Amino acid sequence: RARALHSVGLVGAPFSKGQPRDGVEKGPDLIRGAGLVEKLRGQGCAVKDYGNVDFDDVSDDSPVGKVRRPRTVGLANQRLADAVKAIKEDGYVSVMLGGDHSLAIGSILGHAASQKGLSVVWVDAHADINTPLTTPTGNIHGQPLSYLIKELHCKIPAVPGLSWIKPCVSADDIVYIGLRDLDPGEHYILKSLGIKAYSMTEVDRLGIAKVMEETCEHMFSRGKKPIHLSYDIDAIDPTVTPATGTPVVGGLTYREGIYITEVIHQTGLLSALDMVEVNPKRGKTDDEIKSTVDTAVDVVLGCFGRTREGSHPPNYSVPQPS
Ligand code: 4U7
Ligand code: MN
Ligand code: MN
Ligand code: MN
Repeated sequence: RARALHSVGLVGAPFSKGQPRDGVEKGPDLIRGAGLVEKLRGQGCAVKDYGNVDFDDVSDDSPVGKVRRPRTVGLANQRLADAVKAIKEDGYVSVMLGGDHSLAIGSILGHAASQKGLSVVWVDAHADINTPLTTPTGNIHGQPLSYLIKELHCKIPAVPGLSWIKPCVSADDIVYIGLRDLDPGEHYILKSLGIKAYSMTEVDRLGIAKVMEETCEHMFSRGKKPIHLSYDIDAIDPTVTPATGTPVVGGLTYREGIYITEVIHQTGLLSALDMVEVNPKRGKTDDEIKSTVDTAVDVVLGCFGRTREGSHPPNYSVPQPS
């Protein structure tokens, strides 16, 4: 091919301190090990692998109020934001492999630093919008959006390690898909800010095709902005992707999960992707781990033009018998 269909800048973020279960830091190398780079190249993408971000532990990172490991998570996200910003400035679509979902803080901040406005599509069983004061667990992977949303800034107390975060997205620029496990504070925030959300109830009522049509309509109604797709593997049903820290029954089917990526690809606006919360230590068997990792790979491939109908090179011709 003369010109690559997509330029992908891959960065691994082997980080788990946004939640208490270890194993999720193995996500990036496992997803690479399943052939992600080769498969992306095989479908015509130019891929640069930026390697894994180096994260330092902050000693003496005691909880602040309920928030756990704020300094460690804050520092990790500063590092990641720099990495994603550099990938965007090099002209690539950024693909961040997590790691836990607290990493969306750095990924979205780094992305926003290089673009003037973003739409965020958040595919997840959870809303990840608890503030330091509403969080039932203190785990920052359940809080990233609260730090990033302009309209919530007045509700965020100063937390050591996290106070550098400048909110960069408006409530209007977010669409959720796949929700089915929200805390009361999160539900209140979604309703009071009028955030567009397609829970599993809407997926059942409308079907995924209509959900994606409306998602695009909502995003495009305020102009066509670059899309940040933050994809938590727990959005998909745990029968398909069991190896994750906080599985919730009743999730997206494999097909619904992939359909989302096909529509996002078709917009031509995908500018950054997070693939997070793959945790091999939460799989009970090798098959459970494989199914989870393979699905994560397929999500990324779908974002960069893999079609289930098949494809062929532009110059293809059926061989003639001689
Ligand atoms: B994930 C939770 F309380 N809401 O805040 C919380 F139920 O990134 C779960 O979506 C968060 O996997 C899940 O800790 C975070 C809990
Ligand atoms: Mn989740
Ligand atoms: Mn999440
Ligand atoms: Mn394409």
